[in-house]
Amino acid sequence: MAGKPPTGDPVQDAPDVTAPQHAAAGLPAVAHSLRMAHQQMGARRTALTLLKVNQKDGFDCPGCAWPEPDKRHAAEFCENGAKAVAEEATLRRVTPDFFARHTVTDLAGRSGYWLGQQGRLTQPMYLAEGSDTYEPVSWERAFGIIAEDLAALSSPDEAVFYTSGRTSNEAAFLYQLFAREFGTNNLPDCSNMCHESSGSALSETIGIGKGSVLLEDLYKADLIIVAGQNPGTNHPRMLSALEKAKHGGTKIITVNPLPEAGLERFKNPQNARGLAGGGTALTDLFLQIRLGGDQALFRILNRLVLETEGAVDTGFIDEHTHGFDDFRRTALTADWDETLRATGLSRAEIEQALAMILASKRTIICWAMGLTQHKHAVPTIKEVVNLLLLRGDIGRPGAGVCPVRGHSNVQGDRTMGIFERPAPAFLDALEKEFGFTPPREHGLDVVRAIRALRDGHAKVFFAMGGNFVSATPDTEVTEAAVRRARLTVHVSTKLNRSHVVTGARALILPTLGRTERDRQAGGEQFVTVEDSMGMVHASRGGLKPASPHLLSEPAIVCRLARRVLGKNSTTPWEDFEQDYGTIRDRIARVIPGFEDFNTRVAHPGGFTLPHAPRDERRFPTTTGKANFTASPVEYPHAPEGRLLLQTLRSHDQYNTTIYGLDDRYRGIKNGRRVVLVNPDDAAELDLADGSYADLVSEWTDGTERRTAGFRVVHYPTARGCAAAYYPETNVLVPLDHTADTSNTPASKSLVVRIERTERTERKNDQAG
Ligand SMILES: Nc1nc2c(c(=O)[nH]1)N[C@H]1C(S)=C(S)[C@@H](COP(=O)(O)OP(=O)(O)OC[C@H]3O[C@@H](n4cnc5c(=O)[nH]c(N)nc54)[C@H](O)[C@@H]3O)O[C@H]1N2
Ligand SMILES: Nc1nc2c(c(=O)[nH]1)N[C@H]1C(S)=C(S)[C@@H](COP(=O)(O)OP(=O)(O)OC[C@H]3O[C@@H](n4cnc5c(=O)[nH]c(N)nc54)[C@H](O)[C@@H]3O)O[C@H]1N2
Ligand SMILES: [Mo]
Repeated sequence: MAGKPPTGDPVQDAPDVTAPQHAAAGLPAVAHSLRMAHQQMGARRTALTLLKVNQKDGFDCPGCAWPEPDKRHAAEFCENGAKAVAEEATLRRVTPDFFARHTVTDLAGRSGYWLGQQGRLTQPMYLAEGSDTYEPVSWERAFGIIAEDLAALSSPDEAVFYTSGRTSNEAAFLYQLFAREFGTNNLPDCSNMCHESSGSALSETIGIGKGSVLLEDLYKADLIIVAGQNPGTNHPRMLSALEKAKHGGTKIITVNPLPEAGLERFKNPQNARGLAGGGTALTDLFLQIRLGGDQALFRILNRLVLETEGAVDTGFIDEHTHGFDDFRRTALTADWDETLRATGLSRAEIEQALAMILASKRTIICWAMGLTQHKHAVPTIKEVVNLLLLRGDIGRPGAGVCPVRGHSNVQGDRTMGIFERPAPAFLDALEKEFGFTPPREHGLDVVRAIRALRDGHAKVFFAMGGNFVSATPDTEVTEAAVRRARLTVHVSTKLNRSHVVTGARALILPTLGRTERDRQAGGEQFVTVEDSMGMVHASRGGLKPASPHLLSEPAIVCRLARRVLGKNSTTPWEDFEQDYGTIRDRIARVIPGFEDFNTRVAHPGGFTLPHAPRDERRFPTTTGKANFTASPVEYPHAPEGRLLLQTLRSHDQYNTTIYGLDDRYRGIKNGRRVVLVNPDDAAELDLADGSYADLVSEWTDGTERRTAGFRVVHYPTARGCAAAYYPETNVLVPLDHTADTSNTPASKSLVVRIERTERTERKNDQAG
């Protein structure tokens, strides 16, 4: 039987620390995932559910966006996918009775971990103005409340419609259509905090904000560079792909301030050698870079390539690129001293990387949040693109850009039009298909939405999934901003902090998850998703819904739209709700690449969306060519006595969803308030291992932000750098500290002072 949720809030700040590990997965991973799954689901449901993950007739794993291979294992999931499934398919329930027992004030004092562990939401709940207790409400009344507050706005732009990245293509398409018929482009999403920098850099340089490689390309590459990514925890199935590539002779360079276990060695739980044997060593060259040093690294590599006789692909450059001369002039000025300062690497290490790049005829560069969440993230990624362009490594097999996306359908949501700055052609197509005039003015992204709430310019906040107040930066500022709203609404599967930091009125609308059967008037429905490599396929849940009161996300949008838009809309919302095939027919007519959507998605495994640079070496940029760029080199500086702090994920969390209190590969157990510091820095700063400290971030305007009670852990991170978990440390990230151009919060480079304190044992941390 499944276990009960914890009753008290566990102490989170007395972690046990052992040495970090040097290999990922293997038997402990299997055992760990099954234990967590059993606790949440019991034995029978565990077996039934996990066998359907990522199968052609099953549901898409709600974990990450890594693609599935065409030939699948019976168990095509990973330890962390199993945790994501267990978290959703749990047998624990949050009922109206639970809300009667726990006031909002009480819940606001619990940790995020505790809230999530209570189980699935089962009924729509309403928090009336001035009340401290959520009460059950009918769906009809809930939609009525939203309609009232939307009608009272002086402009549609006073409403904000946020999306997290689990929402299906069908729900996302309807949601943006509803927001635009209502009259606003205020469609911020989690991408604004995630791969927005990749989108900005890639759109400008290659003309499309998506990666240019397919899974097979990884197996054909001579060299894969993995920069700023921890796949052992966040994309574990990527390790199987890297392992397969290695067995075919591919070399791997890892660029990271932390030696991440998963990239050192992988023990594949799908084969005997991985289960019992030593596994496969993955990384050939580890570049332990300083936080934010990547642009300088790629810049000097580009200079060195330019200076090597015969190393650049002149044919490709002449035919397909623009801006080479400018770029060349700038890159040749790259300076060794500055490079070594910015990267913390040695000249020998960089020359070794160069030799591997020159020896490779086909190179792929993969990256994630380690590159995207810096002030200079966009020029950093553009420098990565410069290297690939120099070598002609875009648009041929085994080579290309590979931004590894986070949420399982974050890429699909963007394709469906969830974007605050939609392309005019997309709006034209909507206008033609649905016969209304979409707003043309750009809407608010995440950071701007927080400012608008703070300044009273936005009054209704609606979230399709996610956990806005915990995921966003500057927790105190953001919470105060959200509290100023007239109404906050969350379509959610699980309880989280955003339900208890609310506007004057609040609604929780419980919805179906990926694992559940979705039955509508037109029969059983499936939805579709797009993975990190542009593959679109069906996802069909098989479990009985967590409660008979749940509505699917498409149904919620359809009913809301009918209620809010009424006769002003000629869109067939009722048909859409009954039969999702009718939504796909419209998507097929509006979005290029989805022609014959219903027919093609019926094919097991789905289909691949077109990608002009990958498929035809055609670059739909403003110049019509792939653009070399020449940006000044930047890197973060920490003054004397300060360190650069990155905020990252532990092994037992999915963003703000905390599965458990361990970070197994990093040797942290039973706690999350830790700060990882290089022992040499710790010696200079008098921070003994096991001592306790406050983290204080210092911002350029002179303001400081503080969070208390972190255990110092001596850890082999790069010199001058520290690391601590998100979302506990979001309180330290200034709202204005964002990436240029993409406006992504720069959560990977905070200047911090670590102030040693007498041991302070903090219980029941709220932000965690
Ligand atoms: N189990 C699990 N899976 C997940 C998630 C999860 O929370 N849990 N989250 C999902 C989401 S939404 C996303 S976006 C992805 C996130 O996937 P990742 O980007 O892998 O996640 P982070 O933990 O933020 O790790 C950032 C990595 O970059 C390194 N890094 C930090 N700064 C720098 C830098 O300046 N330079 C370089 N070269 N490296 C740097 C860090 O040391 C760390 O290894 O994972 C997705 N999958
Ligand atoms: N400091 C710092 N901050 C960061 C980051 C960082 O590295 N450092 N990473 C950023 C990144 S990359 C991202 S993507 C964001 C994540 O930001 P979000 O996407 O907003 O956050 P999540 O924690 O993924 O959202 C979890 C909630 O989603 C709901 N949910 C889960 N499944 C479903 C579903 O199927 N439907 C619906 N409607 N709801 C569902 C559950 O109620 C759950 O509580 O955080 C960002 N914030
Ligand atoms: Mo993300």
